[in-house]
Amino acid sequence: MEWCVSLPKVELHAHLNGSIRGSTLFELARVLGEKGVIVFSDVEHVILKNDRSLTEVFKLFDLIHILTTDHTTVKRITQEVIEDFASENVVYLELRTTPKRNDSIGMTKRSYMEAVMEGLRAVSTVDVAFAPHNVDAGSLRESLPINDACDGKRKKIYVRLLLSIDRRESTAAAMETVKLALEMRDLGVLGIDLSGNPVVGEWMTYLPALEFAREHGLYVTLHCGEVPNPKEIQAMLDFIPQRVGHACYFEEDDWKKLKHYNIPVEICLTSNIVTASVSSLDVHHFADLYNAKHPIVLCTDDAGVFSTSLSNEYKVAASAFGLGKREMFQLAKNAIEFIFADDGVKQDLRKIFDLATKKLD
Ligand code: 6MZ
Repeated sequence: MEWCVSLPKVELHAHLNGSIRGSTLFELARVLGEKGVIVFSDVEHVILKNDRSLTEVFKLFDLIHILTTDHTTVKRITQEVIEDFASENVVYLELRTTPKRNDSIGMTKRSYMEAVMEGLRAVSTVDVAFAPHNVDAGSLRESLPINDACDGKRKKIYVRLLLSIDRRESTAAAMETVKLALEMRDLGVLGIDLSGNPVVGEWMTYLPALEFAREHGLYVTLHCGEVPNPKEIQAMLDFIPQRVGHACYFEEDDWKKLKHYNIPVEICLTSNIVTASVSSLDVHHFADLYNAKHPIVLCTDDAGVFSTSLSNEYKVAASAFGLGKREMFQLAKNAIEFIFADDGVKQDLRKIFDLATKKLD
């Protein structure tokens, strides 16, 4: 595990609220319990539970959102989540979150995102490179130390943001999120994710907003095939998104199409097993895709909810699929090619991995 922690890693599928620290979630629940907003004893076991079906996961998200959807908490969890990823040598993080309205406290989707940005700026344990138009300028890039735990320099993490459309949202709400993403491009927002309870909603509801996003140069990644829904899977693949997440319930035609378009897959092993989207690692599609050299990237999905970390996902993959250190290193490095940030960032990341090669042998 220590080796997996030292390995530089790229995280491309992490939901902000799902990555919340267990201790923070517990503390927030206790405080709201004391204030009488919730009944702590009712939610305690929900938070502590280890195995959760997909349905239970979405019930837990409803609870998490009650606890976290205010500006101060959104800022706090953003800061903590980035610090946690950086502490396990994640060198590039594409963090996704669903901009939320909460009229009772004057929260708009924009002010929610401003709180996220504040959280980014509040990170103190590591240098955060997040705004493409100022931080990626050559001079500043040179001046920021390269992530290197071994020789005592400060760590650096690149953070980029994806705004999620929740499948419960209307076309108009989805469009509002896309427009917000476009307005926030200078602050490191690169694209749009479609997520939320996969048994809710219809593809055609989000399609106009996703097309609008693409027309305006935003990248798109879709949660695809988390439940059996052959028509939707085909429609999503025909959209040719830049990446898909999960791909658990794909049939032969879906694999063909995915491979034909060479769409990278964000693989979340622990999440898939805990939610029983895949019955066991023995039959997980990681193995086929890996052997076919199809583009894949290991990700956490919801590190807090599933009590995992990206280092742990590498460890799980190594033991389930017999990967050695060399293979794990290459798998982690390959992920650079599927990030949504520009070539300058990709070059920097390649350098980080090249420097790490010698030390990790
Ligand atoms: C689909 C998921 C998810 O956006 O509030 N989310 N959507 N499948 C999953 N697999 C388990 N895990 C998380 O983070 C939490 C939200 O991300 C989506 C859900 O919409 C969830 O409410 P944010 O930061």
